[in-house]
Amino acid sequence: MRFPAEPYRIKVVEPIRYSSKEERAKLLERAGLNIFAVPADSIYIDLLTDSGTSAMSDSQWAGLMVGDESYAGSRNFFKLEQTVREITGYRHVIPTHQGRMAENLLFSAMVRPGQVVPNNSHFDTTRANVEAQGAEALDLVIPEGLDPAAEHPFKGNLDTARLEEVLQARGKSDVPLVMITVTNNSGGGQPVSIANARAVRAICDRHGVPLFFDACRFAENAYFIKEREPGHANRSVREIARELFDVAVGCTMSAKKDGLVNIGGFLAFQADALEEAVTNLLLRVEGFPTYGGLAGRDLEAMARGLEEVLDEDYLSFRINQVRMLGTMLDQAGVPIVKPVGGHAVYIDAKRFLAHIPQSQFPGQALVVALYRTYGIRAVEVGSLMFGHKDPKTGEEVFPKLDLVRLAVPRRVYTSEQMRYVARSVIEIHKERETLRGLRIVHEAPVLRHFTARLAEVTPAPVRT
Ligand code: P61
Repeated sequence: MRFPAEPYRIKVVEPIRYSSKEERAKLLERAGLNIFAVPADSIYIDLLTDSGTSAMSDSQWAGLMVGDESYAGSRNFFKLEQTVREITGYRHVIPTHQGRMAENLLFSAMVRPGQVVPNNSHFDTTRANVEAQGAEALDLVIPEGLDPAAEHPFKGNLDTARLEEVLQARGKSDVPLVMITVTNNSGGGQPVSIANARAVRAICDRHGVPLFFDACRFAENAYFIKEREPGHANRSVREIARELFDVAVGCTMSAKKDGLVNIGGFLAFQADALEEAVTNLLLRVEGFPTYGGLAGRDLEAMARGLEEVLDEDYLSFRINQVRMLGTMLDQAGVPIVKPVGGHAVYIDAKRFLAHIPQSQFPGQALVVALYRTYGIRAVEVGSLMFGHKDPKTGEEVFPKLDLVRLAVPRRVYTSEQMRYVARSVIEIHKERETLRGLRIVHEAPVLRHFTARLAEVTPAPVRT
C-alpha cells in the first residue's frame, strides 16, 4: 500500500532527546508507573494527545506578529469571526480559550437539572460539563461503534432509532439539545456521515430540539465523507464541511485539534436568542467577547489554522499518516480498532496482552513497556481510566474495552518516526508474554488515571 509523503518542508526544528533505558526506568519508578508523571523532555515520541500539540505553519507564526491586543474590537477577532462564518455558516462566533469552555457556555445557557443530552459519544469534558448542570449525558453511538473489529465506514454514526425513542419518551422539555461529535473521539476517532447527521436533524426537527456539533475534528470528518460517502468524491472538503455544518444550528470547537493551534476554541451558533445568555457568562468567567480568554495573536493563528486545515493535500497526508501507522501494526498481527480513525490508532490491549486480566490493567502495562523500552508515550483508555468500584458491592467494574491510544499530533512527526513507533509496538508484541500486569498502589477518588501510582505484580507470568 502506498501513502502520500509530507506536503510541507521543515523550516524550524525542535531537538528531541533519546533518553537511555536506565534513565527511563528510573523516571518510571519515580512516577509510580504513571506516564502522566514522567517529564516530557525524557520522551522521544509523544503520542499522548493530538490536542494542542500541532506544529504551526510559517503563516501562523507570522500571524502572531500582527496580533492586535486591544481589549475590545481587536482586528484579529473580526478576521476569526469572518473565517468561522465562512466555514460554518453560523452567525454568532464566541472565542474561548479551549473547547471545554465553549461546552460550559453552551450547556450553562441551555441545559437544566434533570434533563438529558444525547450525543453519539460524549468526550469526557463534554460529559463533565453536561453533568455539571445536573443533567444526564447519554451516549447513543451505533452498535458497530462499540465493536473494535466491526468494519463500518461511519462507525461514529448516532443510532437514530434510539434517539427517536429517547425523544418520544422524554420530549422537548427534557431534551434541550442533541449533539454529534465529529469525529467520534471516544469511539476511536471514527467519522459520522452526512446522511446520518441529516437523519438526526430530521428527528430533532420533528421534536423541536436543536442539533449542535462538537466540531473539534470537523475537517478530518469531512475528508472521510469525501473518501467514503457516495456522491461526495468530487466535491471539495470545504464544501462538504459547510454542508455538514448546515445540518446543525451551532457547534462547540476545540481549535487545539483541527484549528491547528496550541490553544484556542470557540462556540458558534445561529440563534440570536442564545447570544445574550452566553455573552453574560463569558464576561464573568472568560473575558470580553472579542478575545474570549485569548490574546489577539492567538485569534489570528486560529483563523489561519482553520483555513489551512481544509487544504486537501494536508488532509490526505494527515489521514494517511495515521492510517499508515495502523496498517503497519495490523499487517504485523497487532490487534487494533478498525478501520483506523482520523487522529489516532487504538490498540486493543485486551487481545494484545491476553494473559493479563483487566484487573491488572493490560493497557497501562503496554503503555509502560512502550515508554520503558522505546521512549514512546501513549495513553491508556481502559480499566485504569474508566474502571471503578461499584458503590453498592465494592467490586471493581471494568469497561468493555481496554485500549491504548497512539494519538498523532498534526504536522509534527515524520513518517520515519511513525515507522519507528510501528516497529517498537511490533517488537513488544513479539515479546508480549514477558509483560507483567500492574496493581494500583495509590489512587485518587476521581479521574484516578492522572495521578494513580502503580507497581508490577509479581511473579511474572510463566512463558509457554
Ligand atoms: C484529547 F484526556 N480532547 O483527545 P479542550 N471534545 C472532544 C475532544 O476530543 C476534546 C474536547 C472536546 C483531548 C484533550 C483531552 O481528560 C482529557 O480544548 C471530542 O481540551 O478543552 C479534547 O477540548 C475538549 C484529553 C482533554 C484528556 C481532557 O486528547
